[in-house]
Amino acid sequence: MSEVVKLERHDNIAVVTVNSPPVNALSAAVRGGIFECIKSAIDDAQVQGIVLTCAGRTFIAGADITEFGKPPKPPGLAEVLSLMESSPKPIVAAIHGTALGGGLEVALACHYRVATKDAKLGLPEVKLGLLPGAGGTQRLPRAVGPELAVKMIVGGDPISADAALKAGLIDEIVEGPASGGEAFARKVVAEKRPLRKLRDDDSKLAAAKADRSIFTNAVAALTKKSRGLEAPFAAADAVGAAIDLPFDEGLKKEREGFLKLMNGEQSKAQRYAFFAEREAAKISGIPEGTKGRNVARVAILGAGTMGGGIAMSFANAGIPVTLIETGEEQLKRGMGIMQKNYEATAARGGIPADAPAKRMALINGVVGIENVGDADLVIEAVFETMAVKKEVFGKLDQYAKPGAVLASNTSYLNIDEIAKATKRPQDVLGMHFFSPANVMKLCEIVRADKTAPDALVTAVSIARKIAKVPAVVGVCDGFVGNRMLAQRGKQAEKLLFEGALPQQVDAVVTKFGMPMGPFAMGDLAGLDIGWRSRKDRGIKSEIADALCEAGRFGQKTGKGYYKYEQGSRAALPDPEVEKLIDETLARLGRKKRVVSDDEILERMMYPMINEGAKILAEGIAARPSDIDVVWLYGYGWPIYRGGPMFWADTVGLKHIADRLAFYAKETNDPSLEPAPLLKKLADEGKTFASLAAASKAA
Ligand code: 3H9
Repeated sequence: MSEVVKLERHDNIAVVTVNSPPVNALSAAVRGGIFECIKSAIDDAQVQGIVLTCAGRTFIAGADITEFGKPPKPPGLAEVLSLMESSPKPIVAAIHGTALGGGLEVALACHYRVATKDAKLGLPEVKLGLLPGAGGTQRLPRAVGPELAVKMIVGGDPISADAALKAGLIDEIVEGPASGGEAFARKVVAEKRPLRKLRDDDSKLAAAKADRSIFTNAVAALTKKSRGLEAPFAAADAVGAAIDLPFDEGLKKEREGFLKLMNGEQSKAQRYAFFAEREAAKISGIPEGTKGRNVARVAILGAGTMGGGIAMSFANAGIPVTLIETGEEQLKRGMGIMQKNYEATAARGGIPADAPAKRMALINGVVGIENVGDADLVIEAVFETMAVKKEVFGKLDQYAKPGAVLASNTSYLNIDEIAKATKRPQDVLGMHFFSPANVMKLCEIVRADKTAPDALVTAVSIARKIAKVPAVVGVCDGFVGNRMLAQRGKQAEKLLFEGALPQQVDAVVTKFGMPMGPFAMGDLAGLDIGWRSRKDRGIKSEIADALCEAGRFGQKTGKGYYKYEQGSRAALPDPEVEKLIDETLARLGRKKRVVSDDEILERMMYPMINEGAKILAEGIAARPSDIDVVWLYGYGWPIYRGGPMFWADTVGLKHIADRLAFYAKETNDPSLEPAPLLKKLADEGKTFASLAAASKAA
């Protein structure tokens, strides 16, 4: 018998149990084990019904992604599913946890499906740049109809057991998977129910066959936000094949689409991102087995945009929050904004109708920092100056309970310095959320000089608990994300002095796949902030200063690098800005030249990668993939390009180093000289990925 799949017989029912932690993924051993056990059960004359179930935390969560891109090992999943579907004895899939991807496809090849109430069922392949490759695009539309199928396959989000029951994806909700599955199988055998094969049942396709707009409208709505991605469109085509073609031909079409995507660059990048995200949660350089501290209640200082967003993130995960302000008025305003925010989401159908009240009930708004006493984690989101932060941390030292983790949400200040304001620097770290904090997934966890390992583990695990993606970074100006962004900003500004326009620069950046270019982003954030800070520091930035002097502070004043029509966020190029730039250049005696889009792209991206190399060399990020995680989840880096460091490897480090050296000379900018680490890797013909592999081997 297989090590990871076992077969037991209980009277006339065979129970096949997959036990391959952590998530029962369909490795070659699991596929082989299922094949052998099902075959034995079919061959056993005593057996009249078969249950397929899983041990551990979940039903099969999909194909084993680590096997993709390697030579295939038999048996293929299609072969296993064909044996199951054509079994002369009924097979019942008994689901708990998450039946995802290949896991749900296994269940779809069974004749019946039952699931526990908390189970989730889905085909998330599209999130890995793939489409379901083992019949999912053909069987799911036959099980639930093409409209829901396309939603699940192109959208990639799972549905609950209740929704699955309603849609006909499962037959019953059971208490325990194994016992419930077995009881159901006995019923099927006793009642001599038919062998239901989805491949032979076209009844739910009839409506879409008659009127294909049911399907095309659903696809159009779902692919609206899929700019640049290949998989959602290929997945929709495969579902279309289920409507248009006989089952076996549809299956063939699906297979072709799957293989094309699997061997393509986008899925490679997306699979990399999947593992990068999980790797980032593993903290390097702390004693193995370090346990986090218990966090039952969180206190957040500041009910402004950041503090409110952070509070919502905790409430969304069911964690009680004390939200603290300095005055009643600010508190009332902050609470009101959160309430409105929740109500708007509920009105859109994003959360259940009773969720706003439930979540707001978890947020206790109070005035006065002395109320932090019962919190296990305190996050300050107050005004961003060192003096204010130090004052707040000094008070926290006085009021927070011993052992509470004290986090600053600063986006660039020195946490070592902040920690000095307390007598417990071991409890102090950074938790840098990104705006809007209830939406953006990234949380940079800043490890200060004296941060204790268990405080760090606490921050990483609580971030995961509230559905954020944590990345541990070291102390430096702007940490990983903003430090790299600053390099891009510097070049963006310089490009204006050389003859490029804001809209040209932004168009190149958005065409690459970023959600926004640097100038539209500046308008969104508000140009006056940088202007004030430059004035404080006695620094000049002629074009940006001229804009602000003309009252153009960005979106909030309807004018910035762009103009905005009343109530609209659409950035419209403004001839006045062009004039203002021309005048500034003339005043400074600068000559304009034609700047190509290729140059813009290189000067937007390569300096960031150069900074990334410095960040790695300084140990501010432990792995190149951590930098990628920061950019993927904090700045909207297109997932199909894997992250800046992954992308740099695909471009070639030698090319990047050469171009940086060229621009350093050409634009007389020593900051563009290739960083020593980049230069070394380029000279050795290596990649950033080789660093990760080397550190794993060490
Ligand atoms: C597919 O099925 C294609 C088919 O249609 C066609 C085939 C022909 N493979 O996320 P966690 C690891 S495509 C290998 O931290 P959670 C993961 O790396 C697949 N490894 O736990 C981690 O390892 P480590 C479609 C996997 O409880 C550990 O398991 N399926 C896989 O927060 C724990 O993971 C999917 O896309 C895998 N498939 O969440 C589902 N899955 O501990 C992908 C996980 O060493 N998986 N690992 O870091 C998930 O969404 C989540 O892992 C899951 C559990 C919800 C299951």
